Amino acid sequence: MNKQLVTTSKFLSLVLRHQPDVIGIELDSEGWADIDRLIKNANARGTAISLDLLHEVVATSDKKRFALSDDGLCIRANQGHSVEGVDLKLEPIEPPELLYHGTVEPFLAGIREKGLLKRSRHHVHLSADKETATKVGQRRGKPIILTISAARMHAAGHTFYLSANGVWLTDAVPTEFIELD
Ligand code: HQG
Repeated sequence: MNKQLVTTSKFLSLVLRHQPDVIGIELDSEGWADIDRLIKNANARGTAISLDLLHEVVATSDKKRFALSDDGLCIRANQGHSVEGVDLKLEPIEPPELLYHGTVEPFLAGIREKGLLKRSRHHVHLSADKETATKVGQRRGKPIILTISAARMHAAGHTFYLSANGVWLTDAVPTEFIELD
Protein backbone atom coordinates (compact mmCIF):
# COMPACT_ATOMS: atom_id res chain seq x y z
CA MET A 1 0.00 0.00 0.00
CA ASN A 2 1.43 3.41 -0.89
CA LYS A 3 2.05 6.16 1.62
CA GLN A 4 -0.98 8.25 0.68
CA LEU A 5 -3.27 5.24 1.16
CA VAL A 6 -1.77 4.46 4.58
CA THR A 7 -2.07 8.09 5.71
CA THR A 8 -5.67 8.27 4.51
CA SER A 9 -6.52 4.93 6.15
CA LYS A 10 -5.13 6.19 9.47
CA PHE A 11 -7.08 9.41 9.09
CA LEU A 12 -10.31 7.47 8.41
CA SER A 13 -9.63 5.21 11.43
CA LEU A 14 -9.23 8.29 13.62
CA VAL A 15 -12.41 9.94 12.37
CA LEU A 16 -14.61 6.83 12.07
CA ARG A 17 -13.51 5.08 15.28
CA HIS A 18 -12.43 7.69 17.75
CA GLN A 19 -12.84 11.38 16.98
CA PRO A 20 -15.35 12.35 14.28
CA ASP A 21 -15.32 15.81 15.86
CA VAL A 22 -11.77 16.54 14.58
CA ILE A 23 -13.46 17.37 11.26
CA GLY A 24 -16.83 18.34 12.76
CA ILE A 25 -18.82 15.34 11.57
CA GLU A 26 -21.09 12.95 13.45
CA LEU A 27 -21.49 9.20 13.23
CA ASP A 28 -25.00 7.79 13.39
CA SER A 29 -25.95 5.29 16.10
CA GLU A 30 -24.54 2.41 14.02
CA GLY A 31 -21.30 4.18 13.20
CA TRP A 32 -22.07 5.42 9.68
CA ALA A 33 -20.75 8.75 8.38
CA ASP A 34 -22.03 10.58 5.31
CA ILE A 35 -19.23 10.38 2.73
CA ASP A 36 -19.96 13.73 1.05
CA ARG A 37 -19.79 15.55 4.35
CA LEU A 38 -16.70 13.68 5.48
CA ILE A 39 -14.84 14.61 2.29
CA LYS A 40 -16.00 18.26 2.34
CA ASN A 41 -15.10 18.73 6.00
CA ALA A 42 -11.75 16.93 5.72
CA ASN A 43 -10.74 19.07 2.73
CA ALA A 44 -11.90 22.23 4.48
CA ARG A 45 -9.68 21.33 7.44
CA GLY A 46 -6.54 20.53 5.50
CA THR A 47 -6.77 16.78 4.87
CA ALA A 48 -6.86 16.29 1.10
CA ILE A 49 -9.19 13.42 0.27
CA SER A 50 -11.28 12.63 -2.82
CA LEU A 51 -14.05 10.10 -3.39
CA ASP A 52 -11.71 8.01 -5.54
CA LEU A 53 -9.03 7.97 -2.84
CA LEU A 54 -11.60 7.00 -0.18
CA HIS A 55 -12.87 4.16 -2.38
CA GLU A 56 -9.31 2.99 -3.02
CA VAL A 57 -8.59 2.88 0.73
CA VAL A 58 -11.75 0.83 1.35
CA ALA A 59 -10.90 -1.58 -1.49
CA THR A 60 -7.22 -2.05 -0.64
CA SER A 61 -7.34 -2.04 3.19
CA ASP A 62 -5.32 -5.10 4.23
CA LYS A 63 -7.66 -5.71 7.15
CA LYS A 64 -10.84 -4.53 5.42
CA ARG A 65 -11.13 -1.87 8.08
CA PHE A 66 -14.01 0.02 6.44
CA ALA A 67 -17.40 -0.76 4.90
CA LEU A 68 -19.57 1.22 2.49
CA SER A 69 -23.34 1.28 2.93
CA ASP A 70 -25.44 -0.50 0.27
CA ASP A 71 -26.34 2.82 -1.36
CA GLY A 72 -22.68 3.87 -1.34
CA LEU A 73 -23.43 7.12 0.47
CA CYS A 74 -21.98 6.24 3.85
CA ILE A 75 -18.84 4.68 5.32
CA ARG A 76 -18.08 3.14 8.70
CA ALA A 77 -15.24 1.34 10.45
CA ASN A 78 -15.80 -2.40 10.86
CA GLN A 79 -14.39 -2.50 14.40
CA GLY A 80 -12.07 -0.74 16.82
CA HIS A 81 -14.34 2.07 17.99
CA SER A 82 -13.87 4.06 21.16
CA VAL A 83 -16.39 6.81 20.37
CA GLU A 84 -19.43 6.84 22.61
CA GLY A 85 -22.96 6.19 21.41
CA VAL A 86 -22.06 3.88 18.51
CA ASP A 87 -23.36 0.31 18.38
CA LEU A 88 -22.61 -1.64 15.21
CA LYS A 89 -25.58 -3.95 15.97
CA LEU A 90 -23.58 -7.09 15.36
CA GLU A 91 -25.41 -10.38 15.97
CA PRO A 92 -24.14 -12.60 18.78
CA ILE A 93 -22.45 -15.66 17.29
CA GLU A 94 -20.98 -18.89 18.65
CA PRO A 95 -17.17 -18.73 18.67
CA PRO A 96 -14.74 -21.50 17.70
CA GLU A 97 -13.21 -23.55 20.49
CA LEU A 98 -10.13 -21.34 20.74
CA LEU A 99 -9.36 -17.73 19.94
CA TYR A 100 -6.10 -15.80 20.35
CA HIS A 101 -5.00 -12.43 21.69
CA GLY A 102 -1.69 -10.81 20.83
CA THR A 103 -0.21 -8.58 23.50
CA VAL A 104 3.18 -7.66 25.01
CA GLU A 105 5.01 -8.49 28.24
CA PRO A 106 4.41 -5.22 30.14
CA PHE A 107 0.64 -5.88 30.02
CA LEU A 108 0.82 -9.44 31.39
CA ALA A 109 0.71 -8.58 35.08
CA GLY A 110 -2.48 -6.59 34.58
CA ILE A 111 -4.01 -9.30 32.40
CA ARG A 112 -3.14 -11.99 34.99
CA GLU A 113 -4.78 -9.90 37.67
CA LYS A 114 -7.90 -8.65 35.89
CA GLY A 115 -8.23 -10.69 32.70
CA LEU A 116 -8.52 -8.99 29.31
CA LEU A 117 -10.30 -5.66 29.54
CA LYS A 118 -11.56 -3.59 26.64
CA ARG A 119 -9.97 -0.42 27.97
CA SER A 120 -10.80 2.51 25.68
CA ARG A 121 -12.41 0.40 22.93
CA HIS A 122 -15.93 -1.03 22.87
CA HIS A 123 -14.74 -4.65 23.03
CA VAL A 124 -11.78 -6.90 23.67
CA HIS A 125 -10.40 -7.88 20.25
CA LEU A 126 -9.56 -11.52 19.61
CA SER A 127 -8.09 -13.23 16.54
CA ALA A 128 -9.14 -16.48 14.88
CA ASP A 129 -5.53 -17.61 14.40
CA LYS A 130 -2.14 -17.20 16.03
CA GLU A 131 -0.64 -15.54 12.98
CA THR A 132 -3.11 -12.65 13.14
CA ALA A 133 -2.71 -12.37 16.92
CA THR A 134 1.06 -12.17 16.40
CA LYS A 135 0.61 -9.19 14.06
CA VAL A 136 -1.66 -7.47 16.60
CA GLY A 137 0.92 -7.97 19.38
CA GLN A 138 3.77 -6.84 17.12
CA ARG A 139 2.29 -3.34 16.97
CA ARG A 140 3.64 -2.88 20.49
CA GLY A 141 6.85 -4.93 20.54
CA LYS A 142 7.72 -8.60 20.95
CA PRO A 143 4.37 -10.35 20.67
CA ILE A 144 3.01 -12.70 23.32
CA ILE A 145 0.09 -14.86 22.31
CA LEU A 146 -2.65 -15.73 24.77
CA THR A 147 -4.99 -18.62 23.99
CA ILE A 148 -8.61 -18.00 24.94
CA SER A 149 -11.01 -20.87 25.69
CA ALA A 150 -13.77 -19.24 23.71
CA ALA A 151 -16.18 -22.18 23.56
CA ARG A 152 -15.93 -22.62 27.33
CA MET A 153 -16.52 -18.89 27.81
CA HIS A 154 -19.54 -19.04 25.52
CA ALA A 155 -20.92 -22.01 27.45
CA ALA A 156 -20.49 -19.95 30.62
CA GLY A 157 -22.74 -17.24 29.18
CA HIS A 158 -20.32 -14.79 27.56
CA THR A 159 -21.43 -13.22 24.29
CA PHE A 160 -19.23 -13.08 21.18
CA TYR A 161 -19.51 -11.06 17.98
CA LEU A 162 -17.66 -11.32 14.69
CA SER A 163 -16.93 -8.03 12.91
CA ALA A 164 -17.39 -7.74 9.15
CA ASN A 165 -13.62 -8.01 8.79
CA GLY A 166 -13.15 -11.16 10.85
CA VAL A 167 -12.20 -9.75 14.26
CA TRP A 168 -13.79 -11.58 17.21
CA LEU A 169 -15.20 -9.27 19.86
CA THR A 170 -16.35 -9.80 23.44
CA ASP A 171 -16.84 -7.62 26.51
CA ALA A 172 -14.08 -9.02 28.71
CA VAL A 173 -12.12 -12.25 29.15
CA PRO A 174 -11.89 -13.40 32.78
CA THR A 175 -8.56 -14.94 33.82
CA GLU A 176 -9.85 -18.52 34.02
CA PHE A 177 -10.30 -18.60 30.23
CA ILE A 178 -6.80 -17.33 29.40
CA GLU A 179 -3.82 -19.58 28.77
CA LEU A 180 -0.30 -18.40 28.12
CA ASP A 181 1.64 -20.37 25.47
C1 HQG B 1 -4.05 -4.84 26.75
C2 HQG B 1 -5.77 -3.28 15.54
C3 HQG B 1 -3.12 -4.64 31.05
C4 HQG B 1 -4.29 -5.67 25.52
C5 HQG B 1 -5.57 -4.75 15.83
C6 HQG B 1 -3.87 -4.72 24.42
C7 HQG B 1 -6.78 -5.15 16.64
C8 HQG B 1 -4.40 -5.11 29.19
C9 HQG B 1 -4.15 -3.35 24.99
C10 HQG B 1 -7.29 -3.85 17.20
C11 HQG B 1 -5.42 -5.65 30.02
C12 HQG B 1 -5.36 -2.69 24.38
C13 HQG B 1 -7.25 -3.86 18.69
C14 HQG B 1 -5.21 -5.65 31.42
C15 HQG B 1 -6.07 -5.82 27.97
N1 HQG B 1 -4.06 -5.14 31.90
N2 HQG B 1 -3.26 -4.62 29.71
N3 HQG B 1 -6.12 -6.15 32.30
N4 HQG B 1 -6.44 -6.07 29.23
N5 HQG B 1 -4.83 -5.25 27.93
O1 HQG B 1 -5.25 -1.34 20.83
O2 HQG B 1 -6.30 -5.86 20.88
O3 HQG B 1 -4.93 -2.04 12.83
O4 HQG B 1 -7.23 -1.36 22.44
O5 HQG B 1 -3.55 -6.86 25.53
O6 HQG B 1 -5.45 -5.50 14.66
O7 HQG B 1 -4.14 -4.46 20.79
O8 HQG B 1 -6.28 -0.62 14.35
O9 HQG B 1 -6.41 -3.49 21.52
O10 HQG B 1 -2.51 -4.84 24.13
O11 HQG B 1 -7.80 -5.77 15.92
O12 HQG B 1 -7.37 -1.93 12.50
O13 HQG B 1 -4.43 -3.54 26.37
O14 HQG B 1 -6.45 -2.82 16.67
O15 HQG B 1 -6.52 -3.09 14.41
O16 HQG B 1 -4.97 -2.22 23.11
O17 HQG B 1 -5.93 -4.09 19.14
P1 HQG B 1 -5.99 -2.00 21.93
P2 HQG B 1 -5.62 -4.56 20.62
P3 HQG B 1 -6.25 -1.84 13.46
